[in-house]
Amino acid sequence: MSNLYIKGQWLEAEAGGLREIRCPADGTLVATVSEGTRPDAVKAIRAARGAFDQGTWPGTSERERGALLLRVADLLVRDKAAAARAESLDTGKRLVEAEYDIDDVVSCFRYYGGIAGTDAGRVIDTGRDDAISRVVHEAVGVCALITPWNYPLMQTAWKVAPALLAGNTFVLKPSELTPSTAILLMHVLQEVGLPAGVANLVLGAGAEVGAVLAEHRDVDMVSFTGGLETGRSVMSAAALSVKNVALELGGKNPNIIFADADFDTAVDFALTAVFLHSGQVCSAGARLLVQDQLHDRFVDEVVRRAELIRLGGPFDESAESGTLISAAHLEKVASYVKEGLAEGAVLRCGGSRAEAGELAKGFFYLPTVLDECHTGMRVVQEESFGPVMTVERFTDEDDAVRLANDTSYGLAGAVWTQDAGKAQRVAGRLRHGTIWINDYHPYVAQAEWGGFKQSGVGRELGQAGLAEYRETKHIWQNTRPQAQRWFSG
Ligand code: TXE
Repeated sequence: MSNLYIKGQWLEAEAGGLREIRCPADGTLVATVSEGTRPDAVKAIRAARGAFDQGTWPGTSERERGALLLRVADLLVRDKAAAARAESLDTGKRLVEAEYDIDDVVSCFRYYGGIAGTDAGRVIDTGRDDAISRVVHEAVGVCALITPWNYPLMQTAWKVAPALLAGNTFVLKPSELTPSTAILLMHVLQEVGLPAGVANLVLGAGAEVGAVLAEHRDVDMVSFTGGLETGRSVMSAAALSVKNVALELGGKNPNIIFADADFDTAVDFALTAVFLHSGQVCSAGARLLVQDQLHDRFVDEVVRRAELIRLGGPFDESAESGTLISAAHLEKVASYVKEGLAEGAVLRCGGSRAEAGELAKGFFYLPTVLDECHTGMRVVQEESFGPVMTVERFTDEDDAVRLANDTSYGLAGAVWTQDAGKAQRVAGRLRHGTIWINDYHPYVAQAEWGGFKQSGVGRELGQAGLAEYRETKHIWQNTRPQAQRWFSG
């Protein structure tokens, strides 16, 4: 197998390692891919460093780089069926969801391709006629892009598109569980004629390949999406050479339902908020906060509908949600539920593995609702990253805001009310990076995405998502230099 893409070549792993990729929905073998180790990572970093320092790519015009991104978008439209299928097989997600993901990937490349050349920096008014002062953007250099398994190509696109637009070179390390679409993307980048060494791909385990990328002194920036603990170790490894760091580390996101919310719509979205992709979404609305007087009726209806959710494999057209990514992850989700129950939560539905018929072959977990929860519970504070909704009650606006902010995360949240003033007040007080009002989950490539507090550092998407991949430089020119005689000698 030659799945490592380094300096424009498809290579085998130096140590000859291979990894089997199996669909988590039924265990079928999807692919056998190269498994890189430290020497492969170092080789890829050298290739990216060489391509950056040699200067051709960072020296192209931004418009040229933008045109290339638009071409990537076109080719991904052409390859959409193959990409969606690969994504579904690796992750076990429903094909239709993978198709939406590829559309979003295309939008991301189009957005960054489209803004190319629109921000050339600025000229400063110095108040002097003998000086020109300009502030310009430049590439950061060599970027390490480390991505997770829940939205493999999308999270890759959020990094690759702005990194390339800004003129960087990079080494991409996708999750070892879901490498297929990263391989596909590198083929596309090769096809559009990206110079050798600008884009490099190393597959392999996080502790082996990812750790090298995070610590290596020839890497100027690391952009990481994944779990909080891994994010901490990436940040501390990056500190050794004081790299630029961008982190997206998930969330524990409150979905706040006031008594005056449109009942049916709010119930419907409460389900999507947490059960979409079996809760394996960084912005999942896993914490349902319901106003006291609405609580019983609302939770009864959520439970009634949660019990009807049909689980199934990627190509089962009757399925509404899919599997968890791995046996280890299933174990983790189950242990959060168990602990929540031991701490006093009331199980309203789910609470166990789904094993009926074909589901027994995968890592399916039943949509689960835990009622009567409070912020002292681990299942409320930590990311289970599974189809687990915890329910808390609140009394009024202040109480809702207090509870919603009582988390060390701060990625996203939602507020449901028909009172526009209340919605805006609450949105303004929530310490989370994205707030939805009477909606849940939508995002657009033009708007920034990222977290307050321990949900991360920096932003993806939007203008700020590009700024992460740029250095800012001030260039001052004295057009009539004369000795100052500050010192008399
Ligand atoms: O992620 P990891 P895991 C959360 C979610 C999940 C938990 C753990 O709660 O249960 O994280 O998931 C690479 N140096 N999210 O263990 O380990 C790894 O190979 C450098 C939230 O699967 O964070 C992969 O490419 N890299 C999240 C990437 O890091 C390392 C999405 C993410 O893996 C490394 C996924 C190391 N020492 C999980 N160790 C979100 N924010 O959306 C691992 N990696």
